[in-house]
Amino acid sequence: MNFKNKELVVEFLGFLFLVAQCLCMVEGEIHFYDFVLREKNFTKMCSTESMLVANGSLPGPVIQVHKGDTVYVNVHNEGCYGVTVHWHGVMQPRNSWFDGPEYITQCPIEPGSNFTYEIIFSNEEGTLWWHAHSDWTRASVHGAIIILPARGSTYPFPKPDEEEIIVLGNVNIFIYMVNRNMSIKSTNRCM
Ligand SMILES: [Cu+2]
Repeated sequence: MNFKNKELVVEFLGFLFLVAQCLCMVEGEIHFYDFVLREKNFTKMCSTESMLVANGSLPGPVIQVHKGDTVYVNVHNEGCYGVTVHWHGVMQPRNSWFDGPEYITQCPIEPGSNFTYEIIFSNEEGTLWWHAHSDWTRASVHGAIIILPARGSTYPFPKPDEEEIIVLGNVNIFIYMVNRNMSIKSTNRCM
C-alpha cells in the first residue's frame, strides 16, 4: 500500500469514528443512581419490624428515564443478606449479565460490598418496576421505573393532566415470614 492509499484509509477510519460518536450521542442519555440497602424500622398494621429498604424509603427510589436511555445503578449492600436487584420488564438485549436474578445471571451482592448495574432501555415505554431478587428481600426492596417516550416524540394518547405513581406491595408477607422465623434468620449474617 503506497503512502496516498494509507492516508485515504486513515481518513476513512477517522470518518467512521466520527459517525460512531454521533450515533452514540443520539441514542439517549445516561443516568446514575445510588441505591443504599439498609435495615430500617417500620410500623405497619400495629407491628414494628426492621426491614431492608433502598435509600431509607418504602417503596424505594423512582428511576425515571426516556426510551433509549441507559442507567447505571450502584447498589451498596449495607444489609445482612446477599441480594441482587432485577429490572422487571426491561428486556436488556445482549446485556443479560445485568438482569439481576441471583444465581442465574450473577452471584448475590454480599453484605458490605456493592455492584453497579447497567440498564439499557431499548423498546420499553410506560411504567415498570425494579425489585430485589433474593428470597424475601423483594417484599421491601422495590420501586417504580418510569419510561417516558423518546425525546422528540409524544405519548400515543393525549398527555395526561397529572400522573401519580402507585406501587402495590404486601408488607404483611414480610412480617409473616419474620414472625414465622423462616430461613431468613439462618442466613442473617447480622445475628
Ligand atoms: Cu420481577
